[in-house]
Amino acid sequence: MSTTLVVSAPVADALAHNRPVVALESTIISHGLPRPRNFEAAQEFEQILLDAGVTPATVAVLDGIAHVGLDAEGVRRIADEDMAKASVRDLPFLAAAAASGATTVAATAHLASLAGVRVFATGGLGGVHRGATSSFDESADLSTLAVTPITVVSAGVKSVLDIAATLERLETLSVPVVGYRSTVFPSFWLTESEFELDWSVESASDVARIMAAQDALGHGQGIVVANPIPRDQQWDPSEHDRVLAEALAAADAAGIHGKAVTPFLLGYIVDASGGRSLEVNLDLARNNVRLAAEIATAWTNLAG
Ligand code: PSU
Ligand code: MN
Repeated sequence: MSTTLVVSAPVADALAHNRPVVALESTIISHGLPRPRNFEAAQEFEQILLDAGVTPATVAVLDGIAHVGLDAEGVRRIADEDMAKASVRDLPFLAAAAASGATTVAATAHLASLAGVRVFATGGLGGVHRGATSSFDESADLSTLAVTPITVVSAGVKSVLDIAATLERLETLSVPVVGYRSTVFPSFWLTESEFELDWSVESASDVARIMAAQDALGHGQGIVVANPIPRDQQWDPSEHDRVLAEALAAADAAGIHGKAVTPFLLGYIVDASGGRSLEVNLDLARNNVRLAAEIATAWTNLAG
């Protein structure tokens, strides 16, 4: 492989010996969580995986090199530096300019998959934005998962997005969506959205079997595993509705658009919720990392 893409020694070793690996994104660290909690979270997600016997592969572009698996200094850099938010199309620019960027779900999935990683944990997926019928603002997370064979564990998409349209687009793109122990698609901070799912599974090994079947039958899409936050950990739904309406109005008033929308809304919501949304965000991300560890382990057991 070229020096543009570097797979860390622990990740390469784990992959070569069929030991479980889980990819982690860096935009959630650089743009999705406030400092200094973002650094603690990045370390904690890696530690959850290590404790489960799984090798963490945090993905980021540092000085033009796309890394699958960061060392401690790399993790510190994504948390501390003001880095560009990098989706797939930004990767060649960062490489050519020897610049750094924190990878979105799309860019993380792409790079991790190039390295041979099959399971990825994040907080929430990007999706179709509200008002997309006129703005065309749809995250490249969706189109990337249509062509990238990686299983992404998330708590669904944030209610700042158009959840119904996001699910429709995933259907059009032939990306399977499966609820983990739930038949209802979650809405990130809340256990449920109003949308039902066609498929649900009860165990990590169920997911691994679906991955194997998709390899045999599919054409290289990813799989979205929707892992709802347990009801006793969710954000209070009426508080959620109030803060959400306020955040959307603020983004509109400030004329925010394009890829700045998600970070703006997330920052606004953390502040306006007095930090409660942040605690829920961290809880659900931890849950997703734990489940991804189980799925990656089940996947290697299947192959081994
Ligand atoms: N949703 C979150 N937290 C995040 C993001 C989404 O709850 O940090 C980030 C992810 O990296 C995701 C990206 O891939 O935002 C989507 O941004 P955009 O809509 O610009 O593609
Ligand atoms: Mn966008």
